[in-house]
Amino acid sequence: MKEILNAIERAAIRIREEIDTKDIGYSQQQNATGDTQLQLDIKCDLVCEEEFSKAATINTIVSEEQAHKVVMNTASQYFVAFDPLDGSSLIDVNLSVGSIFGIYDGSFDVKDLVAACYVVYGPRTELVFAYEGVVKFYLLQNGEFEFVKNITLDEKGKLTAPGGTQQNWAAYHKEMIDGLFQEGYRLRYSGGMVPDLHQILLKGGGLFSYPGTSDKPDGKLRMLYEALPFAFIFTMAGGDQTDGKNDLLTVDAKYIHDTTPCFFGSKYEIARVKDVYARQ
Ligand code: P6P
Repeated sequence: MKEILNAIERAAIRIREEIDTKDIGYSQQQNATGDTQLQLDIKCDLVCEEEFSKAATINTIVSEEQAHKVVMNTASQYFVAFDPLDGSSLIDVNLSVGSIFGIYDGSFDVKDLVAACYVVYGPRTELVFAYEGVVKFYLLQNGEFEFVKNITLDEKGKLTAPGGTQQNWAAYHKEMIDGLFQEGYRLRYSGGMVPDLHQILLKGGGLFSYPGTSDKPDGKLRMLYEALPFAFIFTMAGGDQTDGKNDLLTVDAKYIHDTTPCFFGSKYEIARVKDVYARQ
């Protein structure tokens, strides 16, 4: 596992450099879920693949930016799914973006998810790695990711990050989100999954929600390399998560780019989501 974390760290340092120095423009290509790719999306995907190719323990990789899985070594143990540059469209307005990684042992079945990691590229570059019961927070300083602290979530938070187009929310979902505001929750939503979830993790908790909507009934966020890694991290940090009806860590993706409705947060807020959705 250490060599995979090392590969992620090397890729993150190179991606930071790409973000800081390369101009951004759209390519003529689209990814498997129809997003028009920035040149930067393609470059950061190549960076991740190059660094993962140096890790002998990686069997296969799945990237948001590639339609099909890439087999590296059929005799190896780990399967890595990743989004190399999530929220890349925010770069041209100078907002934080991130990379997300799910590390699976033996297959991409959710039961085999054994570690998860994300990197936030903002005023600072920070990395969070969840493995063997602990969520560790690192800060990039002088070319090294230095351990800062372990992350644990409070039982109840005060932030809400409500994703999705409000006009397409179900009435019961809108009533639930409005209820949090009436309880004094503060809105924290940038449109970047990684910084929005990082803020909730580091500021003691709350709720990030990206529900099924009338235009996207299966949600927008991808299972293998967005929803499941964060479900793993929030659960390991003492929080909780759901797709509205199920524990996300019990549902397998049928297709490598499948999406799911997803809710991540402190136990209090997720209990509220489960209660509201169970009554529909
Ligand atoms: P919306 C970025 O494009 C992304 O995939 C996630 O990072 C983010 O949480 C979500 O989409 C934002 O989607 O529909 O709220 O703009």
